[in-house]
Amino acid sequence: PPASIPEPQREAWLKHQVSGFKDKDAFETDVVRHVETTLARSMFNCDESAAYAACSLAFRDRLVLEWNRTQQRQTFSDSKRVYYLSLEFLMGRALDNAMLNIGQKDVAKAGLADLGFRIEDVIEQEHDAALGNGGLGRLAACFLDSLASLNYPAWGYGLRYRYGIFKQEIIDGYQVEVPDYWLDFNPWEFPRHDVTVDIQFYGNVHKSTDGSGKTVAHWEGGETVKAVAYDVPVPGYATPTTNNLRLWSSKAASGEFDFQKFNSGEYESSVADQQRAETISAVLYPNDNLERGKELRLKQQYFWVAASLYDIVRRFKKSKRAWKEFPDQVAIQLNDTHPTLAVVELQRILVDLEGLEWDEAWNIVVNTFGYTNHTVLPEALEKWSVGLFQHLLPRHLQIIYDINLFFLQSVERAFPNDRDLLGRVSIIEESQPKMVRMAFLAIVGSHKVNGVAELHSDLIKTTIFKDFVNIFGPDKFTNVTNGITPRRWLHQANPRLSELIKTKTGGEDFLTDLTLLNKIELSVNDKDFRKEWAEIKLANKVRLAKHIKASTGVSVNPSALFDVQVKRIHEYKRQQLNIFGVIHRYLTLKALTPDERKKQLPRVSIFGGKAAPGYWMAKQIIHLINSVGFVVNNDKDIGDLLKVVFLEDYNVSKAEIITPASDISEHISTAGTEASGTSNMKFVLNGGLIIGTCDGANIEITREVGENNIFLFGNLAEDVEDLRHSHTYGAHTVDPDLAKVFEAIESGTFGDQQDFAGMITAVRDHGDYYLVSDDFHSYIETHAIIDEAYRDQEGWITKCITSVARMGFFSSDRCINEYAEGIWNIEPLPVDKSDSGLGKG
Ligand code: CBF
Repeated sequence: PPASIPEPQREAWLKHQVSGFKDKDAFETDVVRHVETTLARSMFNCDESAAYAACSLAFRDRLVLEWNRTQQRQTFSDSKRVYYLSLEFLMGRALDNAMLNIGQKDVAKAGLADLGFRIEDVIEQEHDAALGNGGLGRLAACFLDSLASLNYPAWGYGLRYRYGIFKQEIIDGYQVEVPDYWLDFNPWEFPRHDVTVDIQFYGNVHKSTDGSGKTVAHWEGGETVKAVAYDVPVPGYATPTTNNLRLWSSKAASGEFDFQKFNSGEYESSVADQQRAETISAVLYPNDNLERGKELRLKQQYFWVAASLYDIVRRFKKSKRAWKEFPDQVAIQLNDTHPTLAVVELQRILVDLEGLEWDEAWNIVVNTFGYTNHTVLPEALEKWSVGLFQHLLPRHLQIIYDINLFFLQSVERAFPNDRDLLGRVSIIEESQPKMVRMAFLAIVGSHKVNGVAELHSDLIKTTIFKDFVNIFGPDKFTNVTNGITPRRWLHQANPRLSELIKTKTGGEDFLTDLTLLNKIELSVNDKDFRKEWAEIKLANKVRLAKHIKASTGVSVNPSALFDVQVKRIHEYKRQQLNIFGVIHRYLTLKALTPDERKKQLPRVSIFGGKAAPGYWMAKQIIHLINSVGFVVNNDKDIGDLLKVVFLEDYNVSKAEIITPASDISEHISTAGTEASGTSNMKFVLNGGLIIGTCDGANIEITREVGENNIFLFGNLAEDVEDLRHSHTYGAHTVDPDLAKVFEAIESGTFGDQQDFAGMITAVRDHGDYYLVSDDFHSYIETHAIIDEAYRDQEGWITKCITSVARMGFFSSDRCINEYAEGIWNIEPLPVDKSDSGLGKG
C-alpha cells in the first residue's frame, strides 16, 4: 500500500496544500506557467495547440484536487461502490466538458482572450478519445458523467487502446481507414506505473488435495503479461465529485527489453516479447454489433477483467470484511457480454485462491453482477470455441463446465424430462466445434439482466432469452431505457439553446433535473421565445453549413431542410433505404418542369458514419451515397433543391456540431433490430424532429412527445418474421418506385452499376432481409408529409418546442438512478459543496 505521511509532518503538507485557480487572473497565471515550464515554450512560441495543452493542464490541476478528495471521501465512508465494466468508453473531448462541469468556462474564455486566443479554436485542438464504436461506448461515457454528477461512488474500468477507432477518410467516394494516433498528446490520463497486475494466459491446470482432503486446482505455466493502470478523472456537473475511469494498458512482464537476447545478436526477438504483450491493448476491434471470435479479442477481454477484478478485490480486502459482505460493498455491471469472463474470474479467485466453498462463492458472484444486453442481433451475440478457451484459459474452461453442470442440474430438477430445454439453455453449445455462449453465462452469473428500451427488453424475454425467463422467473429480467447526458448533449453542444431554456425554467437546474424542461411548454406561444428559438436553429445550421463546405467543398443553403442520418453504417440501420429515397427524390425532381421545381422544398441530405473495415455491404452503401452526391450536387437542373453530403470521420465532437443543426433525423432501422438508439434522443433534445420506425427507444420517444410530433412509418416488429417468411416462400415483388430507383442505378446514372449490384440484389434477389422494399412506400410518403409540415414553419416550431419540453425522461441521470435502485442497490454519497477545496465558479 502507498506510504502515508506520519502525523508530525502533515502540518507542512497542509501549509503547502495546492489549490487550483479561482479566478481569471489565477487561471492566466496557471496557463502561462504551464506554457513556460511544463511545455518549455514562451509567448514567442505559443500556438493554439500549446494554448490547448496549457489550458488543459490548468484545468487538470483543478480536477485532480477534487478527484483526490473524492477518492478519499469514498474510501473513508466505506460505502458500496459500483464498477462499470465496459470494453468501450467513447468519451470525445474532455476540455470543454471539464470547463462546463466545473463551471469555469467563462473564466477560461476571458483568460484565453487576454492571452491572445479564441476559446473555440483552443477547444478544437483536442483529439477525441474515441475508445468506442458507437452507441454502446457512448452510453458508457454518458453513464460516467451521470454517476459523477449524481455523486455515486463509481469507477469505470476499460482498456487503453493505443489506437482508438480508426480515422475514416473518404477518397474518391470510398472509405479508407487510417490509424487514429489519439495518444500523441493526452493530458487527461495519469499513468500509474505503481499500479500493475500480472495477468496469466495459457499454461495448464493440475489438481491436488489439501490437508482437509479438499481438491484444489492450480493454474500454472504459460505466459504472463503486465497490466498497467492509467487513470482518467471524470468530473461531475456542479458537484465536487470527480470519479475515476481506470484504463489498462499491456506491457511485457519481463520488462521492456531482453538484454541477453540482444547481446547474443537476436536483435529482433529481443523486442518481440514486448511487442507481443503490447498488442493486447493496441487496437479496438472496429465492429459494431458483430463478433468475430478472434483469439486476440478474447485475450483483451480476459486481460481487462482480470486486472479490474484484482483491483476491486484488493480494495475490498483492505476493508477486512468477511467475503459474504462482498456484494454489500461491490456491484459490478457487465456492459454487454464482453466482460462476462469476470463472472468466472471472481469464482476462480474465491474458490482457488481464497479457499471458499463453491456454493458460497457462487452466491457472492451472482449477487455481485448485473448484465446489460444491448442487442438481439444473432451475429452480435458472443460465442467462443471451447478449443480456444482450453488453450488460452484452461482453468476458466473447467469452471465454466462446472457452472454449467450445476445450472443444468437445477434446470433438470425444476423441469424433469425436458432434454430439449437442457440443450437450448446449456452454456456450452453442442455444435461443431463446441462453443461457449457468453450471453447465457452472463445470465446465469448475474442477479439481474436488463435490456435498454421497453420493446427491446420485451423482445429479449420472448425470443433469445425466453427459456431463461421460465427458469429464473420474470423478476430477474428488467428494463432500463437508455438516456443521454444533457450536459454534453445540450449545454455543451448547443450553448445558446441551453441559455434560452434557462430563461424559461428559472435557472440551470434543468441540467440536473431534466424533467424541468416541461416548463418551456408554457412558452410555446411566446413570440420572442419562438423567434429566438428559430434564430438559434438557423445559427446552428449556418455553423454546420460552414463545416460541410470546409470538409466536402459542397455549398449548402442553411434555410433548406436539413435531413440527417449519422450513426454506424449497418444494413439493419438502413442507410440504403435513405439513399434509395434520396434517389427517388432526385428522379422526381428531374421529371418536373422548371416551374414545378420552383415550388419544391429544398433539402440537404446529410450522412455520416463509419463502416467496419471488413463489412463489404456497408462500404458499398458509403460509396453509393458519395456517388449520388457527386451527380446530384453537380446537376444544374437541381441546384439548391437537393444536396447530398457524406461527412467523413463521424465522431463525438462532430456530433456536437451536427446534432443541433438538424431539422429531421433518420432512425429507420428494421423494426425489432435497433435495441434502443440514443442519437434519436440527442436530436429531439436539440430541437429537431425525427422520422423513425416503431423500434427501440423511438417508441418511448413517441409516448413522451406525442404522435403528432414524430414521423413514424413502416412495418411493425411483430410482422417482420412473417414478411421475411413470405419473401422466401412466396412471391416477392419490389415496390414499383424502388424498382425505378434500381433502374436508374443499373443504367449507370451514378457510375459503374457493378459497384452497387450487391445492394440491389440483397433486396431484389436475396430475400430483402431488412425489409427495404416493404417499407419503401411508407417511407417516401412520410417524407412527403415532412415536406408539407416543414413548409408550415410556425407549426414546425411548435412541434419542436413541445418535443424538447417533453424529453425529460431521457436523461442518463434517470437511467443511473434506476440502475442504482433496481440493480446495484447503492446510494449517492452526499457532498457538501463547501467541503470542496476549490468552490465552484
Ligand atoms: O445500448 C446502447 C446502444 O448499444 C448498441 O449500439 C450496441 O452496440 N449494441 C445498440 O445497437 C443501440 O441500439 C443501443 O442504443
